[in-house]
Amino acid sequence: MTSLLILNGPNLNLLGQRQPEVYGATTLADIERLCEAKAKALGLAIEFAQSNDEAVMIDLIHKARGRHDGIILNAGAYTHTSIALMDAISSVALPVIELHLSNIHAREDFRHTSYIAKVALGVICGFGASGYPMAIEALNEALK
Ligand code: CA2
Repeated sequence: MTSLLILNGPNLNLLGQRQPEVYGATTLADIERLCEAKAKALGLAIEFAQSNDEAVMIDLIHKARGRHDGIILNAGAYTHTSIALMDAISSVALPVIELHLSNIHAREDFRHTSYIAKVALGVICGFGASGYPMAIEALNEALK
């Protein structure tokens, strides 16, 4: 069975609790339920994870090799800073979809840079929580 890691980075545990005007009212637990429903409909297995720690995220990416067939990554603000996460993605050679709730290109200039995009199969941003099931569908198609 095709298996996907859905990995969320720093501060995304706060979704739905603060700044709903920017990130919406949906919680990360709601998003996990959306992902589980989409995965079930497509016959996929998923592991859903969140960490505020860059090193933990790197370890989860390393461990994905051999366990999962692809990764959906919302790296939060590490997207714009982390060469280490970019290198981790390159090292596992798994297809990665970069995902953001907000349209990072319509926001501050510092959010226009993505180290993840340089090694990602594709990028989905600006569709809020709906971006997660979109990414699951896109990665499933890419893996066929
Ligand atoms: O739009 C996205 O998904 C982001 O990855 C979210 C990150 C941001 O740094 C990226 O540029 C774009 C921030 C996540 C912070 O989430 C919060 C949720 C509620 C309250 C405060 C922060």
